[in-house]
Formats: sequence, structure tokens, C-alpha cells
Amino acid sequence: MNPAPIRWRLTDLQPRKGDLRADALEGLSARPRTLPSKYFYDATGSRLFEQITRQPEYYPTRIETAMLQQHAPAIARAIGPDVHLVEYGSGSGRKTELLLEGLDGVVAYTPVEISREALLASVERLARRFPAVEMLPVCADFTTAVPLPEPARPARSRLLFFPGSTLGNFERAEAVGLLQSMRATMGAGGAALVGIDLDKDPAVIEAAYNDAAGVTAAFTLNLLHRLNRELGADFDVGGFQHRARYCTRRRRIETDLVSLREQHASIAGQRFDFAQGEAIRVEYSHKYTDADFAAMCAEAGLRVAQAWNDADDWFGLRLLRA
Ligand code: AVI
Repeated sequence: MNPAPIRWRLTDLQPRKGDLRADALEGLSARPRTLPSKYFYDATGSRLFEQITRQPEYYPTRIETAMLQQHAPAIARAIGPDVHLVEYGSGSGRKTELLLEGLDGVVAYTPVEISREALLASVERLARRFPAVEMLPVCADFTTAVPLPEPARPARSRLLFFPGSTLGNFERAEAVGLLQSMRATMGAGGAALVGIDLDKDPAVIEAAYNDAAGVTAAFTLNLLHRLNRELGADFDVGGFQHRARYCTRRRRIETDLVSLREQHASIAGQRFDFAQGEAIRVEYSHKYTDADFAAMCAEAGLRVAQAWNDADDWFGLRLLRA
């Protein structure tokens, strides 16, 4: 017997993946020096991130997954039937599956993802598992407003799913901009389900970004390996160290690559000198209080319609409406 046909249609908005060379030269010339965290996710970085999510110290993925399992019925009740589920990023699997299983009749699923390979891989897998759901992947940069494809069978509403506290990797003004474009995308009657990491004991947070197995350190240092591989740079990666510290005032993990000695590296013929102890800022991971998050939503014209926290108040799911 032939397998059931897989119903899916790709919309390719041909996003620019960014310009690694120009961004690296600009960031390393700035003071303090920076490299954008979006460049973490090449094939090696994506694999290392998956490994991070399985480290005992990295609580967000574990807790959020358990919360989705527990609250899927309440989320389904709040959303109603016949929904077009839209996910920012191409869902690493289990969390998306929990929603596709738990919501009441998902008409279509649209992951919005900049990497075509990651997008197609996740859709192929989910299409087999959920043959009744029309798969409408969009290859695009979700930080810009994304026009969504219309499902063959009309949906009653859209639910935007933005898990993992990925919002926390954006600086506040960018995060508000992203919430604003989510509001435009979800449309009248739509909602967004956003995962947010909550402010807590700094020791717990710092441990999550400094796992004992050193996976997060390898993930961060991969950025320099990537510059060597793709731009022919000559960083001595062993001469740099991963450092992730929680800034309680700004409520964010600040991750740096710290030069262990005086050294230099060249990229595309341009030389960069590093003093001993000099840092390259590579990532922020903001943590939220209820008041912070509600204020950001209000600035974006959204309100928190429902909120779920785990028993320790470490992680939250927020259902947002216009
Ligand atoms: C993807 N993002 C939400 C992760 C975080 O927790 O900020 C990325 C990460 N960086 C280091 N560990 C995990």
C-alpha cells in the first residue's frame, strides 16, 4: 500500500542569512567588542544547542516541555478548535508535537525559520506523524513581519508559538518590536503562546549557562571556530574562554568570550588585537518578572490573557492577545 500523500507547500521568502563577514568585522571593531548570537546556529552550533537542552543544569527546555504536557488541555480550551498553528523557529520536536497533539483540530502548521534545511527536516518528520495537518512552512526571518500562507481549509484563528524563552535573546527594544510584529501576524482573534524564563536565584541561572560537562562553553567557542572555518580567520580558539554571568540589575545572562592572554587574530586581512582579559560579548539571555514582561507586552499592544508557571516559578507560559 502506498503511504498517504504528504500535504505540504513551502513558501520561500528568500531571507538573507545575514552577512557573517561584515557583522564580524563590525562587531570586533566596536568597543566593547561583540559578535551577534544569531551566528551560533550553524550545523555544529545547532547540534551543540540540542545537547545543551539535555544537560541537567539547563532547566528551561525540561520545564517548558513538562508544562506544555500538563497545560495542553487548558491551552486548547483557551484557543478553541480549527487553529492555524504558527511557530517561530522550526521547533526541535517534542514541544511542537505536544501542541499538535493537544490542540483541538489543528488545520495547518507553519514553522517560520531562516534555515531552509532545518525547516524542511522538521516538516518532513512532522508531516509523517500528523498527516491530517496541512504543513505550510515559511522560509523567512521571523524578526520581520511575515505574510502567512492561507490553509486550504480555513482556520478559525491563528496561534503563534514562540517557545524556549528565545525572546530573551533579544534586547528589550528588539523584543518589543518582535512582539509588535507577532501581534500583526496573529491577526484579529488570534493569540500567541510565549515561553519566558523567569527571574530567580542567580546561582540556578548561572549554572544553566555554565554546565559542568562544558557543552555551553563549546557552543560559545564554536563561534570562533566558525569564523576560522567560513572566513579563513586564524583565531587560536584555545586562547579564549567562555564566561556567562548573571547581571541582577539588568536581569540577564551576559555571555562573553574572554581572551586568556594578549594575542591577535586576523579576519579577511584585518588584524584584531586582544588584551589579556578582554571580552567579546556574544549573547544576552534576559529573564523576566511578571511586571517586566507585562510592560513589554503593553508597549507592543498586547495583554497577558492567561499565565502558567511551574511550581517553583522558574519558567512561564504566557498566552497573549491583542
Ligand atoms: C535559544 N536560547 C533561548 C538559549 C538561551 O537560553 O538563551 C540559547 C543558549 N545559550 C546558551 N545556552 C542556551
